[in-house]
Amino acid sequence: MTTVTVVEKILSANDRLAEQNRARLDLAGIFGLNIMAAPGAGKTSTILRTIKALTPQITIGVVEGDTAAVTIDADKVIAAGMPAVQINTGGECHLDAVMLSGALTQLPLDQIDLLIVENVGNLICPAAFSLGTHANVLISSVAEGDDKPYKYPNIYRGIDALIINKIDLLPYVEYNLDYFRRGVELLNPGVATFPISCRTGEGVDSWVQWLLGKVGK
Ligand SMILES: Nc1nc2c(ncn2[C@@H]2O[C@H](COP(=O)(O)OP(=O)(O)OP(=O)(O)O)[C@@H](O)[C@H]2O)c(=O)[nH]1
Ligand SMILES: [Mg+2]
Repeated sequence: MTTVTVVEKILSANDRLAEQNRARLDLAGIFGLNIMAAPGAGKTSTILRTIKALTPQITIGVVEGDTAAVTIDADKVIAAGMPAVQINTGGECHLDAVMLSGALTQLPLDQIDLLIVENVGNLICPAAFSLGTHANVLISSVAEGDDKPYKYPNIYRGIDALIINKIDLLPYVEYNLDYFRRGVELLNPGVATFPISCRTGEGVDSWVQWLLGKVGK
């Protein structure tokens, strides 16, 4: 058996489980969101801002993926009043459908309207593994540089929304927003894009309105 065949089998097994996760979420009436980004782009900060904006209207369950056995991000979500489960991938650079399936059994699905999955901080691996969530969101922070769509094109192709975070830092970093957006447009024309600052709260309202439209509440 060639390596290619083995990889194809793993991916199709993952896709089958992702479909089961989706069915489980649909049955419970939950909208599932997969958030991807580089390490430190502001995934947890965006989740905390979203919780703050939507409490008490919406109950949000959060799955936190990390490559090590730390509960730093999940502890923050729990402190914000929402249920969270931490997944330790044991060094793997992405979450997969099996991991999410396990996490779903630990969340009170009957009480949740929105599931947010914080994928492992990485711009390559998470793009290849479906989880069964309904939408993929990428966060790119201006501190990472404006060339990221050109250098990591794959992750931009499969997303339903793009958050440009840390816009409060624009005066301090070399970052051409037009150049960045032109790169995104080539890969994913018309993708819903939300420039925000988790520090100041600027732009968060537009993001939350988009999300509310998806959740349907
Ligand atoms: N200036 C500024 N800093 C921010 C903003 N959003 C997040 N940060 C800071 O960026 C750092 C990383 O934020 P996190 O939310 O932990 O990022 P993350 O993507 O969850 O990181 P990992 O889970 O480690 O991959 C923290 O020090 C945040 O306070 C922002 O809008 N502006
Ligand atoms: Mg985080």
